[in-house]
Amino acid sequence: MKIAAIEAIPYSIPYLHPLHFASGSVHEADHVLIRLRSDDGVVGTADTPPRPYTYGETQKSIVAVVEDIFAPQLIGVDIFDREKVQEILNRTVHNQTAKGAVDIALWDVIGKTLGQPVTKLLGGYSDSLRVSHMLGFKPAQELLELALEFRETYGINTFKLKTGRRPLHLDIEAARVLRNGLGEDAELYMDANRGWSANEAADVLRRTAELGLQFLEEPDDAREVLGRRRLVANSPIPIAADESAANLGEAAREILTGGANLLAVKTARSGFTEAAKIVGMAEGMGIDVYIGNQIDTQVGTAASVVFGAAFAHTAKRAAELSNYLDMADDLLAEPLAITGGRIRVPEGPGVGTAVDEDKLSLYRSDR
Ligand code: MUC
Ligand code: MG
Repeated sequence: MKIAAIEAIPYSIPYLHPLHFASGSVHEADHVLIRLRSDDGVVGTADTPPRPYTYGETQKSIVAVVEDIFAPQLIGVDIFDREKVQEILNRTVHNQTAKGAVDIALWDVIGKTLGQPVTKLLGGYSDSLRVSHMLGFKPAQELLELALEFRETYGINTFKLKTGRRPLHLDIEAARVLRNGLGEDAELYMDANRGWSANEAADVLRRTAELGLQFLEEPDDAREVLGRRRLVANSPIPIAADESAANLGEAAREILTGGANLLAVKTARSGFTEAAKIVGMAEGMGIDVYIGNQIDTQVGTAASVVFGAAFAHTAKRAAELSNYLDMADDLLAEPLAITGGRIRVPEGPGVGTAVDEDKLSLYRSDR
């Protein structure tokens, strides 16, 4: 059974509630749907979110690299030869989310061909994940109202606060209002998307010490090695690598050089094959991980759930799975549901990323 075709379909769905953060903003899901077909006619699906400010990819670059660079090399490769596929993808540097989606679509084909849920093939640890919701930049009181609404409606009680603003007191105040309004039980952490310097981040940590924050993600630019290392060594809470650990090698480097002591794992940028290697490496080194959000649609989120639920190490912490709720619509044929603060793994063979064809016709931008 061989890979017979790979299609990259650009589409666009507006956001009802745009998300703003230190490295950019999202108003529109201008993503690319990847469809990978085997010579048996089995079709696998995955979503690709271009994040130009994080990985330098755009909707056009993703379509081009998948159709012009990856597809010609992958057609004819056996669908089970995942390491051969990795070798081909990794000949091309960067293009993280394009590679991730090809890998997930391949796993979808494998699962459907074997008649097995991919979550079972990967590890089969759990049937659901606890959800963390990501809060973008807003005035502190609005953030609290939103968080309370999410707790009431979905049972979510873990929140990632987007930070990295100047002056620093904007974010410190937001964290304080959330902690006071949500109480001691809520899990809160920050993601600065490299918005601060290491010294500014240290200042924020000092001034939020009494708020019981779980960890701080990507406080500053990790390439400023000594500042970052000093911050990690002196921080009372873990410092997580997200965009500074976009692949296996970077994740290893950041942990081993003291640039981070916690890792965000994102299937959108690592696929399942590389993400599993990152998780195994982290587990062996005693480093915790959590499933991050690449500002995913429901199609992307379903893949995150399938992967995150498969391993004990990824199922431990709340996973960032709910920001598709900010979108005006979605492509997933069977919508996800968040109840009691959890999302269940989609049932059936494959990844569970089947799309609604009418919606795809409506939103695709290549016709
Ligand atoms: C996050 O965790 O940083 C924003 C930019 C990006 O690459 O991902 C999102 C969320
Ligand atoms: Mg992040």
